[in-house]
Amino acid sequence: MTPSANPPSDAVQVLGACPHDCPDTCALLTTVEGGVARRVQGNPAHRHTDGALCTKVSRYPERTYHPERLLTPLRRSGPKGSGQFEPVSWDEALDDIAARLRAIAARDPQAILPYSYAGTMGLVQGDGMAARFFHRLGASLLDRTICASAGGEALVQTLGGKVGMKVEHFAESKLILVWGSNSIGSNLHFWRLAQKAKRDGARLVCIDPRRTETADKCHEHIALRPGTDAALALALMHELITHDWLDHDYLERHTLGWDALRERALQWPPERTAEICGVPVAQIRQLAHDYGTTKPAAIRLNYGMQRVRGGGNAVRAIACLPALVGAWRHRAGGLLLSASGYFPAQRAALQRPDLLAGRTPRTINMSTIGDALLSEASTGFGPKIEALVVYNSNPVAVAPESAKVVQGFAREDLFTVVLEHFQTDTADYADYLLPATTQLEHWDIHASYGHTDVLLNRPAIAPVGQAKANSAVFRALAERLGFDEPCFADSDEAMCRQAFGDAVNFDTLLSQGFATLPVPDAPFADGGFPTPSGRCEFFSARLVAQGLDGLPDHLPNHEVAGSDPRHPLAMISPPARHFLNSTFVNVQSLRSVEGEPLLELHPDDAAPRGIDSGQMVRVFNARGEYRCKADVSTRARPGVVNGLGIWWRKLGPDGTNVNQLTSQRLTDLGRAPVFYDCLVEVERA
Ligand SMILES: Nc1nc2c(c(=O)[nH]1)N[C@H]1C(S)=C(S)[C@@H](COP(=O)(O)OP(=O)(O)OC[C@H]3O[C@@H](n4cnc5c(=O)[nH]c(N)nc54)[C@H](O)[C@@H]3O)O[C@H]1N2
Ligand SMILES: Nc1nc2c(c(=O)[nH]1)N[C@H]1C(S)=C(S)[C@@H](COP(=O)(O)OP(=O)(O)OC[C@H]3O[C@@H](n4cnc5c(=O)[nH]c(N)nc54)[C@H](O)[C@@H]3O)O[C@H]1N2
Ligand SMILES: [Mo]
Repeated sequence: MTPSANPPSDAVQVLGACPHDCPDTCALLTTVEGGVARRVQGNPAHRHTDGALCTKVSRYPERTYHPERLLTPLRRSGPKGSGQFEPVSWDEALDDIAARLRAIAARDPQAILPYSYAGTMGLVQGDGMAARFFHRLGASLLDRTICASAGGEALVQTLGGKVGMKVEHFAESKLILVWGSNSIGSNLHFWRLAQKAKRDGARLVCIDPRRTETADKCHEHIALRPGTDAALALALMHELITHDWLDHDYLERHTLGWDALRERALQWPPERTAEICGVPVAQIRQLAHDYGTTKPAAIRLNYGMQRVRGGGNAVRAIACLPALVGAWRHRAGGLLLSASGYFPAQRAALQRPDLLAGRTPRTINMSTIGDALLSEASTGFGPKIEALVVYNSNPVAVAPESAKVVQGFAREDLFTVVLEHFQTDTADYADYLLPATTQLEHWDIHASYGHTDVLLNRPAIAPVGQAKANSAVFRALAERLGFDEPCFADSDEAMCRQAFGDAVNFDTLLSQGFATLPVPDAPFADGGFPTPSGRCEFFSARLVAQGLDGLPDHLPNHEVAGSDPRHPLAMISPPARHFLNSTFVNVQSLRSVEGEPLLELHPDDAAPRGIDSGQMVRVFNARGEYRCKADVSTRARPGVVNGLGIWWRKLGPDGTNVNQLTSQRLTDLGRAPVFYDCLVEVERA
């Protein structure tokens, strides 16, 4: 391996992978001295990481050795939700948890629900051993919708999968639309490529309701209203058609449903769209001109714009654009939302759905966990949820409509186990709180959604305190429940080998930490989309079969601005740069940079409410209220307030966060939450 700095002479460097839910999936080099991780750096030998990490992850040692790290298993000693615990041994904790789960499973295993998301994106510590355990048990299945399923479903329907441009080729684009992405904050390594393109003469356009630090550095910022992206995409099509900036040959040979889409788009002149999006007509015309006449043109879409009612349709509409102008012909043209569909992950080998042995448990949507926990047994719903096992997630902080989530977690008759690094908002409600290892302490293997390399993570240090890997906890529970299938004895390293089978050379992963997948440079230059028709499907027969519109359309938000005079402002709650969802909020050096929970609002909205920067405000709607400090700023557009997330509730001035205001309604496709489709009112507190 190539050491990047000069480690002290007795130090070793261990190859790893950043575990976070971020498109960059960086290759890590951890310097270990005397068994202690001194430093975490980006691996310079990995071209996507290029030796650079974001500020958050460079603080990994601070987080790992944090004085509040959970070090022993804990059992609740105070009232539910009080966060009062007493230490117990692993044997006591695991024996009792196994007994409680066994008793519930004897009545109906579906009364047990695993709840997890992407605290680690690792395939082994994510849904490896845990999935085997819950499949064998016959527990309820979890619909993992909280982040990306609206956009993901839209890509599947349009392009055939979570596939698109290879990120490295953005460096050669001449026009880049940074669409619904604050790349500097949440996709830093892409931004470095966009900067390279900019230096070589590319034009950068940011499409985002908020004037982000990324918008500041683009040539143009289109500050549309949240949830109006499909209208913008349809107007761009309208202009491409009326000016004949179309690639007729590409349309003819590689798309499906062009006549129908053409007819739909012609209903969207820029004047109509300008009204809906709240942006000038001239800006829409200019964007269409640039997109229709600049080659190669590339779109970096991110998930920020699909957290509204019409999020799936919006991604469908945008994903059609490259085919209209034939952008896919060039490797630096096309679109990237997610590359995860390129990875040949052997999920069945890892997760073993065959252990269900013919049972078909119900599926619970994680995005409506509040309602699910408050549901009584019924024929439609099935048994009441009696036990919840949470790992890799902090639902009390991150799930929508927190009041209901909290009420559900506070149920006296709910048995809750939480595997965590820290005593998060969710951990406060645990009956058993189990200390988990961090990425520096366990094996794992990673796909990426922003590039096309597989990464291996080797443990750099021994577990801190008595922490155990998620895999070890589920292995131990399986043993106690008498699950004797050989797969429960697989080691983490063996599971890393199973994750990609023969599709990736494991020796390469062991020696350099990463392996590049053989993805063609311009994957759809000659069509060949992984859809049923092999074409880019403007029209989707599969959606029609589900009773949905076969063509993309603009679907207004559930909560359209202007529809509710008591709550006239739209609120979005995108990520804060120095946090990763609710992770890192308790790392002091990063919290000091973010300061405190803020609500950005435009001077035109602040003035009539008598609000100045630094004042406490009450942000409210019918679902609840949340207090934080006002930041009167043109980072917010008129009519839209930005509540940067995701703070721990217990660190907020009144013990809540923005999700006190968000709703449990779902998107048009993918059953996903609508965090950015939310009306509020703001007043001085
Ligand atoms: N630093 C940091 N990085 C992160 C995360 C984090 O919390 N912090 N989160 C990670 C996760 S879980 C994910 S899923 C990824 C992607 O996470 P995303 O949610 O895509 O995050 P952003 O890149 O911040 O993009 C969101 C942007 O979309 C904008 N936006 C909101 N509503 C709309 C809309 O209706 N239309 C348009 N066009 N834009 C809109 C927001 O203002 C914001 O700037 O990022 C990951 N990276
Ligand atoms: N209002 C609003 N809400 C949002 C969003 C938003 O933009 N606005 N974004 C949404 C999105 S995109 C997402 S992806 C979700 C994210 O929601 P979550 O996936 O819940 O993400 P985090 O809040 O980062 O919580 C992950 C937790 O996993 C823990 N963890 C990390 N590694 C391990 C491990 O190896 N073992 C165990 N046992 N635990 C581990 C961390 O300590 C952390 O507390 O939030 C969603 N919520
Ligand atoms: Mo996410």
